[in-house]
Amino acid sequence: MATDGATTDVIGGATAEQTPHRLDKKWTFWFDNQSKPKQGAAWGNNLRDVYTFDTVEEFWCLYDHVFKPSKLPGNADFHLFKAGIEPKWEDPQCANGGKWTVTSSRKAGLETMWLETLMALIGEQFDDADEICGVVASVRQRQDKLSLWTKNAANEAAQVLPMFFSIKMLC
Ligand code: MGP
Repeated sequence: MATDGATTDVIGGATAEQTPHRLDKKWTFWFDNQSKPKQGAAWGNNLRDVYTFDTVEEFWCLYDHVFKPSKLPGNADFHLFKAGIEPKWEDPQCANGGKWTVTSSRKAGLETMWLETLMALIGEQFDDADEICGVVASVRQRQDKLSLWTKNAANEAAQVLPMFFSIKMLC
């Protein structure tokens, strides 16, 4: 263990610096619980930004302890959006966008699609990453679903990759 504030661990004889692994950008996890809607309440009344992070370590901590679809009640959503973009049509970056939705009748299906999409997003695996606003995992009575929100519905070329990504996850 170093004494100057930076911690080091000896793993199998090697020394590893314990500096957090920074992501390319900041991301925000959101939660929307529509399971007990108040009569007359506007859409988004229960939408909350929960935590903004920019390291791999924070991501895994948040994912492991909170943001697993299996922890969601029925009729609730988790969102992961780029920091600064609200998961609403009203947000200027989403206003002209579209969304790709994949449905799953198996609980495990949503769990897998959600984790793989989160890792692809924070790991900057999409060629047209700038075109993506974020992703939403929705638990519904009939069918769970995962939706990828894009910025520009008119940019057809950039819309194709997320679609192939979604199809690949289903196969
Ligand atoms: P939806 O996007 O069709 O799917 O929204 P959802 O929420 O998954 O639907 P569900 O039936 O599976 O629960 C359904 C309705 O919610 C819309 O018709 C709107 O009335 C409202 N709504 C959804 N979104 C994402 C927004 C939004 O961003 N802004 C506003 N004002 N209303 C929204």
